Amino acid sequence: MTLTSVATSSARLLDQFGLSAIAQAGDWPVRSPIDGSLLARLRTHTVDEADAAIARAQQAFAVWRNVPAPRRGELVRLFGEVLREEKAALGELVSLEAGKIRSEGLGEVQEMIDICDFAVGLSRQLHGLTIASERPGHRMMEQWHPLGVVGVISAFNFPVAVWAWNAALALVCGDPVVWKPSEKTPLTALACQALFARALQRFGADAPAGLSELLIGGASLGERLVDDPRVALVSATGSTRMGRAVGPRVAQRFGRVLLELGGNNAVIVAPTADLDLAVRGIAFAAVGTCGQRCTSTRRLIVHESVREALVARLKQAYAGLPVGDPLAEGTLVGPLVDGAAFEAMQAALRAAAAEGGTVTGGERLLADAHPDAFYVRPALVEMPAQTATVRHETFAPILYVLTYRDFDAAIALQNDVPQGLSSAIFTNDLREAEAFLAASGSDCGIANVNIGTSGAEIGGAFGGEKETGGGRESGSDAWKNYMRRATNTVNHSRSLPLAQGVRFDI
Ligand code: UN1
Repeated sequence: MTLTSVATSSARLLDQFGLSAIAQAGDWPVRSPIDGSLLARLRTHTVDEADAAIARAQQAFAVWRNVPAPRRGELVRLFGEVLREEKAALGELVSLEAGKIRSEGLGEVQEMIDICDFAVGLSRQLHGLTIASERPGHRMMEQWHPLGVVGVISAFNFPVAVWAWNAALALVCGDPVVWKPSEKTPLTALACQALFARALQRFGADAPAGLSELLIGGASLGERLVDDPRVALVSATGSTRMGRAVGPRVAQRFGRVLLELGGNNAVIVAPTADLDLAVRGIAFAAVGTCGQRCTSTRRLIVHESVREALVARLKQAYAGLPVGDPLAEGTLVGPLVDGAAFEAMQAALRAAAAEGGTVTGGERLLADAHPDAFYVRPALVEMPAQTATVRHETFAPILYVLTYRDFDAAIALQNDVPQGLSSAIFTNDLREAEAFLAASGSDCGIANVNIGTSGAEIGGAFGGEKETGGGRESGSDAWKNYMRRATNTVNHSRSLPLAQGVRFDI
């Protein structure tokens, strides 16, 4: 895509989302990873404005928590409807701002639609348990109540879906949302706000102002969310370094956190694996989104008997990968997000080589056509061992190849990293598959058999262990993060028996 067409497309989309004036309102530059061109200059919010946004959300909470949950679900249903109408435009804006290929930009919006559908159903299922009381004539139950303002801090790589996972659940649970998107992707966030405003209009008068607030700017705004006691839950997606700062600060004020941090996801390929499936599964997960998903496959742990065949096929696939303009037909790998990401990738490749790794690929591409964009050939690095560099998450398309002989050693290697997000095994051996999923198998929050590590559906809980942060978002019962539980005991008898048989007669 030429510089002019990025400019033309972004001008058209910004106009479509009603953002043309906002896009010229300040001096905060927003660039496209496609060619490095300037998409907008935004005005950033001040800390005082962040404060006011939190105050509006807090006021909205007082009203929204009393709106019946199925009615709250109606707002999310309408938002899903707007997203369906604008899927193509929002998906394209994701591509322009984050550099994703068209199908992945659209897929991300689909993920938003899916979580809206899920949340709408959930709005009639926010139920607690009835629990047997030990006391006669008593009933014990639990209720789930709205929690409060939810602060969302999101990353560039899923600039809209991760907010939607949080926002759709928070809103049906009765919680307003204050969102601090990545500094690299504010335009898609502004577009989401514009679409949400459309849903609010259709919804009618019982939605308070302040249900969805947006903070555009740098780290100081995120810090405001982290430190403000009015923000009941901080849901943060990003690096382990960021999470290490956020977690203790929120804990200090006894706030709740939901952390989605780094991954260092491995695929084990066993002797019985279907190699056709494995090659496709590994390639999508390792090079898709240019290796910039938290679920991207970063390590391949392959049995020595199939190593040669698999690595040869992967090398062949890598050599033919269409890298380039993410909006062009046929492209599978778009650009890295920026020059810093490219430098980090090159530094990791140099370090891996110094540790005895053999690097194939990894070089910069299209630098002449796009000197301000960072396209790379994804890299395969055959490693002698799981070195320090392999154990570190580099947010780029690097796949480290390790070899194993015994199944237990493969599991040990898979688990021997600080992160614990996603994992997979390709095998047709039932015992191996089950052992991988068992308590002594993969230690990750996501463990798959015969599919790759990325591309999870919204219906399951998403998140991971260890340095990944322990949070769970999206499906299953992740909604409980956004509510507070009250245990209620009701006495409908005419006496007052005490629990545990305690006597206290006055
Ligand atoms: C992320 O990279 O932050 O499972 C989220 C996946 C996507 C979500 C990734 N559904 O790859």
